[in-house]
Parts: sequence; C-alpha cells; structure tokens
Amino acid sequence: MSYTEAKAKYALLGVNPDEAIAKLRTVPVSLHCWQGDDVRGFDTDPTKPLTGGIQTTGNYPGRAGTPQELMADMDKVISLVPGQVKLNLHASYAIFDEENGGWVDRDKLEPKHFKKWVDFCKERGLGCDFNPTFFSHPKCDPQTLSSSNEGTRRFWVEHGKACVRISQYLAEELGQPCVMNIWAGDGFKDIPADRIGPRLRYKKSFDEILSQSFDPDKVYPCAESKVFGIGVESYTVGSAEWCLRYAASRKDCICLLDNGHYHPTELVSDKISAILSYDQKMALHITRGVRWDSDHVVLFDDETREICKEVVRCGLDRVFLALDFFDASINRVSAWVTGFRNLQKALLYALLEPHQLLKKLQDEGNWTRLMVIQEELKTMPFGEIWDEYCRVCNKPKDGQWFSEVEEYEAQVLSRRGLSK
Ligand code: RNT
Ligand code: ZN
Repeated sequence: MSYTEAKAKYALLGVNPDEAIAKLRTVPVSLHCWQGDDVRGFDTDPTKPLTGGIQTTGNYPGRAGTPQELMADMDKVISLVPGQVKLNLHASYAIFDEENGGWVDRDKLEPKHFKKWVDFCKERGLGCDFNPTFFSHPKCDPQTLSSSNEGTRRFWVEHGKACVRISQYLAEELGQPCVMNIWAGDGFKDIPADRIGPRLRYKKSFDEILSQSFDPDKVYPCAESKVFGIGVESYTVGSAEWCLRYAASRKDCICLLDNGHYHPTELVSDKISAILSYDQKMALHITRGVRWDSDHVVLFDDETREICKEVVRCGLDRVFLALDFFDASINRVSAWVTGFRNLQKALLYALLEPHQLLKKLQDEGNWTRLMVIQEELKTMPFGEIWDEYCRVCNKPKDGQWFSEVEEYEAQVLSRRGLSK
C-alpha cells in the first residue's frame, strides 16, 4: 500500500496524516546522554559502583568513556532517528579541561564546565535539559538532600543551586527552555524510626535550591518521585505524594512522572490528566519498568502508546517529554535508537487517532461503537504513515538503520576494547 492509499483510509475517519506528521516534527523529545555510558559521567571514578538506588546490568562492549566518544555516539543516534531531538544532560557529565581550570566538585560546578556541550548543541540546533546528580558520589552518606548531617545536606544544596545557574545558562545560550529535574534516591533499606524528619529536610533543601534566582520562562524545575530503589526498598523520601505536594506548593516547580516509578498496576497514562487538571505544565520520563527495574528500553507497547495518546489529548505543548532508560547488556546505540524511534512511533500513532470522534462517542455513552472503532484502529495502515514520516525527516525507515549500527559497532565501538 502506498502513502496516498493509507492517507485515504485515515481520511475516512477524518484524520489527516500530513498534519500529524507536520505536528510531530515540531515536538522536542529529550535524548538522555546517560544511555551511552551506563550512567557513569565524567566527574567520578568510573570503576566505583553506581549508588542512589539505580543500577545498570550487563557489560556489552563499547561503552563511551570520554566526552568525545559520547558525543560521537549521540551523533550516530541523531542521524538515525526522526523528529526533533533535545539533549538531556546530568551534572556528572561536566567536561573538565585545562582551559576551564580542571576538575571541581559538584558544589562548585559552573556554566563553563558545560560550554563544550553548548557548542555541541549549537552546531546541531538542539536545546538542552539538565539534571543535578545526587547519586554515585562520595558525599552520598548515602542520603543527600535529606541527610541528617548538615554538612552533607549543604553540599548537595549548593550542588542544586549551581545546577539552577547552569540550567539558566543552557536556556539562554540555546534559546529553548531548560527542564531541570531534581531526583534523589534518598531512602532506607529497612524500616525507619523517623519518616517525617528526612522529608522535612528534603523540603528545606528544595526550598533552598529554588531560592537561587532564575527566569521561570526559561528554567522549569521539576520534582521526580520514586516508589523504591535497589538497596532503598523500605522508604523513599521523595515519594509520589511528597513530590506532588511539593510541586503544588510552589508556582515555580512542576511534577515529573517517570513511568518506571510506580507500583506495577499503576499507570502513568491515567495520571497525566489528573495533574493537568490543576497544572499548566508537567514533565515525563518515558521508560519501561520490568519487575524491580525501572529502566528498560522503551518499546512500542500498550502503555507507551496510551501515555502518548494522553499527552496528545491534553496538549503536546503542556508536557515536557524525555526518555530515561539505560541498558548495558545490548549495543547502547541501538538501545537509544530503538527507544527514541518507539516514542516517535507512539506519538505519531496517537496523533493519528480521531480524538474528537472517540470523545463524542464517550460523551454520548456509545461504548459499543467506541470499542469497535478503538479495536479497528489497531489494524489501520500505520506502517505507511511511519515510513512517510521517516522519509520527510530524511531519516532511515525501519529495516534500514540497524545495519548502520552494526557498521558503527564494527568500525568504532568494538575498537574501544574491553568494556570499561
Ligand atoms: C532514577 C530516575 C532518574 C535517573 C536519571 C539518571 O530512578 O529515573 O531520573 O534515571 O536521572
Ligand atoms: Zn527518571
């Protein structure tokens, strides 16, 4: 079937695929730098284990070990995905060199440590999101912003404030808003004796970080919650309720929902409209939870599609979209490309739904016809529209990109030697 024929089928439902394609090309999606190096960053000893309740498993060869390698890998990814890419950096990816004075600790980070990333984005026309890094560092005791040690807590508050200044710099340099997401894995392995103490200290720390001045049209601070982490099974300081209430208590902080951070039968697709009933904007980390892991590669699966439908229905301009997964057991470039393309597919799929018609059937109580149409939509010729989207974006179709990753693995990744 040709694109023209597929388009005619969608037209019968009142859907215009050209419009869906044009719309999707304007939607930024943040590509997380941390898939390329198993969340190691460049500011701490890469042989030390990750902390803060996150973990990567696998030792597939070819992990990026330097900024140059990570940038090269991201360039490869960008060349293989349709849509508007935005970069997503963690503070631990600061680039230290002789010109900028060399290594500093996280409380002393400055915009200059991200100048090379700004140059990278400018050359490629990308915006950039940012994340303070409250994990995998000797000053995690193991708590950070909720620590009962005032010196530790202050160190991490200073890190957060430095990151607000860096986020403002990124937004100003790149002319796109910077989403600054605060996630800390603070919590306890076993049953605590004091639950409110850490949460009150966490609140004080967030307040202190956000006392750093910034332009609210340029920097969007977020609070990301989590249900539990590895080694942090009994209590998480920044729980769902804590983060929702914190964001609700301030005009300058929004909620970030990571769909790997809830109990397995809870669905983020159902939470989006609840939050947007109150807030103008929110942010998402799109991932795939599998049992205890919250960070498998994003697939074109039911929940990813359902999340995207909700984002489209509520307004694509109200939700900041970012990917968040890290798989060290497969080719990392392929993992990135697969996840990014699958999110693009799910967004396009959602943009091709006859939302007005379906909503009307719901409002009329016509659940019978609604079910029939929703089921028939699943066998519409979506593949043709997806191919056309890849074509207009000048990016490879399905079936045409993986050989490029294999070639890159043979020429570049495999020459990096043993997994570092
Ligand atoms: C961890 C959170 C967090 C991190 C990244 C690296 O469970 O999802 O967003 O994955 O910040
Ligand atoms: Zn996340």
